[in-house]
Amino acid sequence: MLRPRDSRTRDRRSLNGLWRFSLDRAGLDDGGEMAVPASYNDIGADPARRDHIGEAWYATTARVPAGWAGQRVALHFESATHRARVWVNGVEVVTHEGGYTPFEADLTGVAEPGEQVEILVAVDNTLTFQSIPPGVVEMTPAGPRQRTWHDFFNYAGIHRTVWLCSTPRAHLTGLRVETGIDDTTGVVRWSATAEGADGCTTRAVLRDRDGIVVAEGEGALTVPGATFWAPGHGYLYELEVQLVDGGGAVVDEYRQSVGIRTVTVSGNRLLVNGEPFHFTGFGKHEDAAVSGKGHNDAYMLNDFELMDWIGANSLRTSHYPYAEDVLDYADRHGIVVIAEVAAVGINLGLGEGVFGAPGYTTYGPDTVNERTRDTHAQAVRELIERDRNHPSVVIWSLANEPESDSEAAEAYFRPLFDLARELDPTRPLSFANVAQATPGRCRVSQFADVLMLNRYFGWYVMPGDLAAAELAWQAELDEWSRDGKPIIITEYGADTYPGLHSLAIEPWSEEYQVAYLEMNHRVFDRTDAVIGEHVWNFADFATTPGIMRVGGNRKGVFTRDRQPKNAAFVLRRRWRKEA
Ligand code: BDP
Repeated sequence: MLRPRDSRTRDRRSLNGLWRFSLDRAGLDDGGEMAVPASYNDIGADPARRDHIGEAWYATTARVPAGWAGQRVALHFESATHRARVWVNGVEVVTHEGGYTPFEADLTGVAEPGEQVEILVAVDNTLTFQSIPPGVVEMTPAGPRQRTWHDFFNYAGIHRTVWLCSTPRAHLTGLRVETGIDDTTGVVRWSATAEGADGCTTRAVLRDRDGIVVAEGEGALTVPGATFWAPGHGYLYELEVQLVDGGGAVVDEYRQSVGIRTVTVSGNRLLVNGEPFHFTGFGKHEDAAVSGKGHNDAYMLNDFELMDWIGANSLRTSHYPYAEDVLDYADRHGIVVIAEVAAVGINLGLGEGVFGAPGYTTYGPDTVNERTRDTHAQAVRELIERDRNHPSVVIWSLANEPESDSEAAEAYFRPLFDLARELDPTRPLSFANVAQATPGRCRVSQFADVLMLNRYFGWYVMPGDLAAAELAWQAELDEWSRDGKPIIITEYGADTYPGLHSLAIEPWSEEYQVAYLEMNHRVFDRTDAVIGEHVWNFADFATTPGIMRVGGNRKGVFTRDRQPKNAAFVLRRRWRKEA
């Protein structure tokens, strides 16, 4: 599946706006409305909507342009969280599992050009042991309750753009681009798939930023004296791929931006274009007041500008694939991305009494099992298919903090790493390792090319005693260093209530967050294998309610409305190397 784009042969129309909405199908004509894209949970004052479990119903009408006669018409959702069923004119056209990757329905034969169509969508937010991320609905005397093993709020709805789009009947369906560097020459290898295209061939033209053709042909294109994509330098070429019929006529055309760069791991370094790269930045969330996880260009842009201000060169799309616009922006601006599958919380013993409850074994026939792994594998496939052509993405993260210190974990993850490696042999693989799976105990890190560690020494461990935390953290990192792999600290952070100040070493104060970060930085700077630091989190974010959280998770360096805490200025000095 290709992303909907305009070209000489393709067209698209956004269906964003206000749709009819109800938590039950029967209520769809009662006048309720919902913004698309947005999470529905925080819109309005109704707790039933915020805490809803199950399907929520959306409907709208759209006119298929008369000019699309003879074309293939499709309805494309950039995401619907966590699964969706879609009907057009009463016909079920597509179902999709997984809340953060795109899917589409072919409407040819269902929707007539020039006519209006009725679109109905049921979006289901239920998480089970067979979904990614996992969860369980527990029956309690007060009714059903959704339990999850991640702290962020389970926002749901149509979170990204919905497109009505057209392609020719004979059309391109997929495009794979891989780049290489040979001295000063760039190599762009491409291959495309097509449908309904008997007797057709494909060809491609590569243009530079000024529109000048630098290479054309099949298979591998070479660009002597190429300008490479690099961190901080988002130089993009444009590849125009054409599907051509036997008579030489162009039947379909698709454009893809291409950054020529390489990513390799050598010893304990990650190299971009052969140069060691050091990550500074954040684990983030797609999270904002009112719109929840709905994509918003203004918020996205503001977040990127703040990242630039603070000197962040990279981010992890914790804990799920972000909107494609985020990756497009990162490509254009040379921001480095660790792209993560939505597999957060495969760790049912974690946070007992905090996020979780005693009584569940992570891997087992009734919990995380082979069906879960099938869902997980599909999520890996869909992430790699969607994002493989983005130069900004340099690592695939297959999970966040799974239980990784058991034999069952090794058996669960081995095939997932094999799959990802087969789908994309060009990028390093990893996952974010949890504190309990210490060196020697973790049985999944053997599959990772880069170690990614989430650690809270001085917060969850030894809170308030930064001196002891510093020693323990250094000792653990020294042990990890013996693996000889590069290490990225993908999470370290301290909850901080903005405006709380203290001369004493007081967790939750702005001073403590600063002292905590400085302690971590001393440890990182002493450890050769550490090639990056991603603070948890860029901004405060909404969580499930609990006594561990004060109005959400407060580990943000920025508040939820993106104002800096003291820590922001400290990070800025470090990352921008300003005195
Ligand atoms: C880590 C999780 C992250 C949480 C964080 C925290 O990876 O999603 O938000 O802890 O508790 O374990 O702040």
